[in-house]
Amino acid sequence: MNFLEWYRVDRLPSIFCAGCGIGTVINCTLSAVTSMGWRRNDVVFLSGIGCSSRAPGYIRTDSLHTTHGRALAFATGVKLAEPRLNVILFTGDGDLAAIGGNHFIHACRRNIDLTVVCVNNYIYGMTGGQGSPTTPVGARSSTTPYGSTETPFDLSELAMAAGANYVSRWTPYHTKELTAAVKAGLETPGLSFIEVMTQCPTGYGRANRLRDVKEFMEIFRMRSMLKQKADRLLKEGKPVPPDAIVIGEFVRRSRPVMGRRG
Ligand SMILES: Cc1ncc(C[n+]2csc(CCOP(=O)(O)OP(=O)(O)O)c2C)c(N)n1
Ligand code: SF4
Repeated sequence: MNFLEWYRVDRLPSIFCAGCGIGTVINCTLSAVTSMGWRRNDVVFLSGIGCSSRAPGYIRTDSLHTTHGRALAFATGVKLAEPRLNVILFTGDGDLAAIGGNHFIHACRRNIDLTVVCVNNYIYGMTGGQGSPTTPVGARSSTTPYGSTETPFDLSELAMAAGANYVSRWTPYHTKELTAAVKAGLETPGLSFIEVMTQCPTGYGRANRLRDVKEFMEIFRMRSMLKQKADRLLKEGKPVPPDAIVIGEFVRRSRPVMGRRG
């Protein structure tokens, strides 16, 4: 199947705001799926609720748009019932790490054979830009109008610590690397977690004077730092800038897997 055949073009235009990064994440994911040579019947997409969780609705395969935070529970059922399927989830930072936080750590601990693509846009986009578990300290949102004071989760570190076999983080600026990362995740048995730090010009941008997508892209370009460089700095006793976005492949390993592909 070619790339365009994966799209439900009849569903376009999408619900996404102009300049939203979710479209880029879908494109990169579908490019990776296309390069795997799979057919429609080989793949199931799942999601919870949120802007990012609308993604499977634009993809022409069987898919489940489930309840907020619970996509991993549904995905576990799909995978255990039909292990030959390649199961891919789209999720947001709120869906995955707030209401769905418990499912996330236990799916990583079990190392279930799923690929999770997380659109981390630092807020709840769909419901009006509320703060999420990844809102940076000092960032404004509709529930943190004077700046967040809470320490955010590092979702990739969390996935690694909980046991996922493959973890990497990129941004919509890094389309080639993101596509390669999703492909690597699809190829790696066990739980693969791909985190994409993504622009939400509406929910996050409006509250933080970042309405201009070009500016967002410039931030992704300028502040991204490869993990190898961040590790080198730490080894030399030098600080990693607090606003750095550490990107790259964080882990690829072979812990025992639940729900191996048949
Ligand atoms: C049980 C339940 N609680 C709350 C909601 C309301 N709700 C819908 S989407 C959402 C947050 C979405 O944020 P995120 O997962 O980060 O996705 P985004 O919209 O930013 O892509 C919330 C709280 C809901 N639909 N169901
Ligand atoms: S609110 Fe944000 S995440 Fe949702 S579609 Fe608009 S830009 Fe994208």
